[in-house]
Amino acid sequence: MNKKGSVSQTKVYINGQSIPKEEASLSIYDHGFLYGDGVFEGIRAYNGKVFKLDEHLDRLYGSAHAIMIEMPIPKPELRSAILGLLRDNGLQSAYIRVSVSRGVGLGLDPKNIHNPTVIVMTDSLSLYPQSMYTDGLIVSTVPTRIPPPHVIDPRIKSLGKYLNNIQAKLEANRVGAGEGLMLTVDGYVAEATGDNIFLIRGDKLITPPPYIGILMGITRNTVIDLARRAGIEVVESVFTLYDVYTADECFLTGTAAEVIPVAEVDGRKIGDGKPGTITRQLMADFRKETETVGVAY
Ligand code: PXG
Repeated sequence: MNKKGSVSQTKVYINGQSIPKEEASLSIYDHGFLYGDGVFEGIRAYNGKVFKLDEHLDRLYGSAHAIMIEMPIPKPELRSAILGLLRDNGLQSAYIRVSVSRGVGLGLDPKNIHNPTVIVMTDSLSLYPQSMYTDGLIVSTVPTRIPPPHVIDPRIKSLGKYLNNIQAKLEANRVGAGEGLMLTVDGYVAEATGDNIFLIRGDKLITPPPYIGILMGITRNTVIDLARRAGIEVVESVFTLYDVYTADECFLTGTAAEVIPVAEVDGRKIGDGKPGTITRQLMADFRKETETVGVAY
């Protein structure tokens, strides 16, 4: 209900227009639908401010450029559209999903497809119950490996790549795990289905380097900055499951999950099986950061 007592409609942005979400539609020839040919971002807003909006827009435009989708609107215009939609929908906190597809056209060849579809949706998303943030997540290593960078470059947040992550999530769900941990084809620890992974060993924070085939997470980069600001040494290095099982602490980071502690991996307790001191400090620092920085709308 809005202030006048009538039911307010949730709007979405589609190709330059803001319309009620029930009225938004896509062509069945859309290349995003036909081939997963497109890119996307998941962004969060906290208390009337969008967190790391410019970083997400840079990544979106970078992903589109890498697969030769020419964005039909400049970055500042999409930025204003996102902020305008949040105002229209009256949301203080939100999950913002931006999707871009190559456009409309049948057949694999992208040569003649030059009409990208740009969609912004705002909604609410809470991924895990609060108890998992206080007790820690149960994680299981899944059989599906991440695609190596010479197959699908993980820095491109493409629609099609996520079938790999969805397959991994199905495997995690089947064993009742809160998240699935994915390895590289060589068996090194890469990332979870929608989050980056961090370990704490002694006083060091360790996370895999992007070149092994992980998404360069914006929450990951934020946590690295926060840790360095707190005087914690951060090391980007390749590691195996042995390092995870024997770590003092472990947590995951992502826009959807934020910073979430890991209590157990493949039946092995991490540390004493409870969220550790450094993890809890970084969770608090991250929460504070989301409350203080961001683009107001
Ligand atoms: N790795 C993968 C494979 C991801 O998909 C991250 C790491 C974390 O990146 P950010 O930039 O968010 O810190 C992601 C992000 C969803 C959803 O709809 C998934 C993500 C982000 C937002 C929403 O489940 N994954």
